[in-house]
Amino acid sequence: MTSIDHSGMANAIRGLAMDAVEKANSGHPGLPMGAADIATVLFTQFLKFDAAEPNWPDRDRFVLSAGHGSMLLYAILYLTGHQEMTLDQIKQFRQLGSLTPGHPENFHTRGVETTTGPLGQGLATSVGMALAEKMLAAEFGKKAVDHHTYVLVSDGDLMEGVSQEAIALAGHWKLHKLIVLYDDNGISIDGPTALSDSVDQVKRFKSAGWQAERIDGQDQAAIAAAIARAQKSNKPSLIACKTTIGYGAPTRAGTNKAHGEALGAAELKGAKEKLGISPQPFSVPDDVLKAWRDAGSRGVGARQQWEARMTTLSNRKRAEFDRRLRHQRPAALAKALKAHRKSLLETPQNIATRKSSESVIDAIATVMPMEFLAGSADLTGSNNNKAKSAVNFSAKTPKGRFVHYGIREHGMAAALNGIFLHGGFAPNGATFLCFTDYARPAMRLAALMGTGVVYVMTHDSIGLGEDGPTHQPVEHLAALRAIPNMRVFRPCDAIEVTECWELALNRIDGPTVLVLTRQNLPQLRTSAPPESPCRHGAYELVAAQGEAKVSLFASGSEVQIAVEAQKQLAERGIATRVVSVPALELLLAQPAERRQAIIGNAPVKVAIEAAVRFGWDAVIGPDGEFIGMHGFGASAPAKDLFKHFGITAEATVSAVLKRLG
Ligand SMILES: Cc1ncc(C[n+]2csc(CCOP(=O)(O)OP(=O)(O)O)c2C)c(N)n1
Repeated sequence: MTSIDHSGMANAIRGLAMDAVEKANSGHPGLPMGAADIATVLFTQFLKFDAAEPNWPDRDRFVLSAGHGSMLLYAILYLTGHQEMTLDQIKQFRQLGSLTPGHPENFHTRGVETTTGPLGQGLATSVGMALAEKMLAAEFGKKAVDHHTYVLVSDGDLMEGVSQEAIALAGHWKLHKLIVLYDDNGISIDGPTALSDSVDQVKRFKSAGWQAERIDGQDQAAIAAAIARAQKSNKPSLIACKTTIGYGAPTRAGTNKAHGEALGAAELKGAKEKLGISPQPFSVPDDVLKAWRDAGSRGVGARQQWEARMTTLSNRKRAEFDRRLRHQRPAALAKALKAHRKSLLETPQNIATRKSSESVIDAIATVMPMEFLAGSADLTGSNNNKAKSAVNFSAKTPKGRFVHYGIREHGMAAALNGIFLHGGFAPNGATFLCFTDYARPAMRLAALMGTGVVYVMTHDSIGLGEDGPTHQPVEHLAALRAIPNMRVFRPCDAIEVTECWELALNRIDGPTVLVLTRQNLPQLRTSAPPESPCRHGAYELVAAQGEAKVSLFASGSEVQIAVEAQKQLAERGIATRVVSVPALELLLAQPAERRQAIIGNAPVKVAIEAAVRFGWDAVIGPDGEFIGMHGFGASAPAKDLFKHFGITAEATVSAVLKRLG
């Protein structure tokens, strides 16, 4: 292919991006225009993909981390011939229901690997993808898994803090099949990046264990040579491509005026003249379109070879590979957890839920040894999510299935998304509940994308004790429950922990937070029906004797307080029931009839949770009694804190008595 062909192909991206942004009168033309040469070289010469089979497991991944440049990706999907991405979709850029939303959404548009837009996330997610590739290749062999992860990042991606966590991890793990193309245009919204930045990115990446070099990002031969070098590296690679934002725009190129608005008729006309693009909107010359379509089917042979190779795997291995990629859990999981519940019923455990979670994890790891992929942000001994059988993952031990993420909660959470999106694993990551704040942007994207990841969040309340208010979550339960599609389980004992783990692992269309205690809790459950009552978010744990005058609702460590208060009230002849609420938002999402049956209509409703009240009014009403936190915690032993903040059975009983007059 000649360079003339190539510039015509790059100009097709530019033309479509300019026209789509112009028609929508919103969007970002600058990045697609500047990075069109990089994308053209990558997609026509290097990226292993088949536009007809965008989900082929051994395809190279391409992540547009700078999601605002979405028209770059949509133009490529159209040009390479992705079936659903028609020219009409390009014309509907940013319109309701189109496959071309403002920022790429993987759950909406086939061919988009991950949702991007919040800068930094795409890069950090791609580290998880490359990690999953390395792990899966080590397990199934290169015959089955042998692909690259390419990422296009912008200045903003590299300014965001999460990028540091991500590149440190990728460098440390020697993810040599991760290749980052940096659209180094020196411009962001406010103007030149020099306004706020003077980092030498090449030095920065090198110091994190990457191969890094600087090239002219408008020179297609230089781009191709650099990618070829990167493919040979035994380190992850950064290619800093010097580009001009809005390349071709007569007055706006190289300025922030090209970044994020329609060019306007005159500038657009001038750009097209300069680049030799037809003034006709959305037109791509036939020969250019053909060249792009050829690029879109370039990978057919590679895909067929892969399919042929897969037939040489043993039936067992092939079936395991397919099952894993589908995120289907093994049949042995349900059996193992049933046996675990049985043993708990026979030998009740008065232990912290983080400890009971650990024993559940041991049971899970026995039946999903290579699939269950745990990790912690440097709190392994406190989070208790490392199975006894687990081996550490490292660059040299890629079959290890426990990941030490270091103190990088955000990088960990983003990597979990990438691992899940790549496929092959049931990933979980752990830290203290309080530090979900540090992971939240990636957790939110998990909920939006519907990735089935699990967060093991221990030290869940003032119950953690002496570490004090900096470490004691009070608003975090409410904040996590507020994220649509986020499941938050706060189990009250070892049986609920087992049930919640099972629900979490079987949830493959959204993330789950398991909220666990540091302190010991009694085992309250005396039965474990095959269908877990936790699946409805709440259930009656203790029935009232006679018609209930009082309903006590509680989650996690406060369920024992409710049970004790119930006893004391019963002794006074006050019929009281206890409802365990492991997942408040799941209860509220139940059909009205079931929700009402669980909530009941006792005249006095009390919620007990060592956290802020936010959200509980939906159960107890605005005038319901709330026993919980009203501000930050304090540093003291846990027992003293529960007393100090009035979260006790005695306080519950006296609140009820006051209500009953
Ligand atoms: C986390 C986050 N903060 C802010 C934004 C809003 N935003 C979108 S693009 C952008 C700056 C882009 O500059 P750069 O990354 O250099 O992209 P380019 O100008 O080259 O298109 C900002 C601040 C965002 N998308 N994500």
